[in-house]
Amino acid sequence: MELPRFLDVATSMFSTVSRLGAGLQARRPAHRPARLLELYEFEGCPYCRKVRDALTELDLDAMIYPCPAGGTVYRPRAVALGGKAQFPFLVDPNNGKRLYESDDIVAYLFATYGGREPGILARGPLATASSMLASAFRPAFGARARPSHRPAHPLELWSFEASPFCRIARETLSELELPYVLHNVGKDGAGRPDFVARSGKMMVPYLVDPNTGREMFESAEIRRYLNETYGA
Ligand SMILES: N[C@@H](CCC(=O)N[C@@H](CS)C(=O)NCC(=O)O)C(=O)O
Repeated sequence: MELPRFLDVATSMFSTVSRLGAGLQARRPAHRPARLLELYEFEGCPYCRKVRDALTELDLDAMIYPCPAGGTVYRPRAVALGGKAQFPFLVDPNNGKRLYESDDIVAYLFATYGGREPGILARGPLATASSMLASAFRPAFGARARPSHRPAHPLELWSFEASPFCRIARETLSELELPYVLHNVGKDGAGRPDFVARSGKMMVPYLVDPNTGREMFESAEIRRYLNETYGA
């Protein structure tokens, strides 16, 4: 489903506001993983959002494997690795950890890489309730797989969780089951200077597709490009 642009951005903005400021501000992690964390998730899933918020706040990048309902690409892999189809599912290749349960994943990320305790918006009932409200504003967006062509290499997205525009780009990546390296560039994030040096300005979402050499800003443009290039 595609909404008129105004409604698209407005509902995404409501999702952001529902999370009361989570997923916006980055603080340097105590440790950075040597190898990219791997997250099996999908947009629209309130539990997955809590983990993506934590990644932004901990200033951590991750390899995202979208697992929307009806997905045939990464869902089976997640089940083979973890034993069940439940999302989010985190794999930390740095120590072999495999975790279900959003609260446990958030606690693990904060303890392992943040060296600090998560706040009340990061895990627990308030986090889950606010994330469910956020999902309610974009029902099913990014949650159901659509037929797609497979890219040879993962795409790359510069984003932060609270951005209403980045959400629009991530939803399309999720629906098309396109794997991507998520570069989190929350406010004050350490990666911002390098990102600006590369892209020319501090604006997200920013998509790089190594399969075609295309690089672009603008959520509507990114959605169109992904649908035209990978939608079947
Ligand atoms: N208590 C779990 C709940 C996770 C959960 O129910 N996730 C849903 C998606 S929002 C799920 O995996 N559903 C099964 C499916 O999508 O096949 C958590 O916090 O991680």
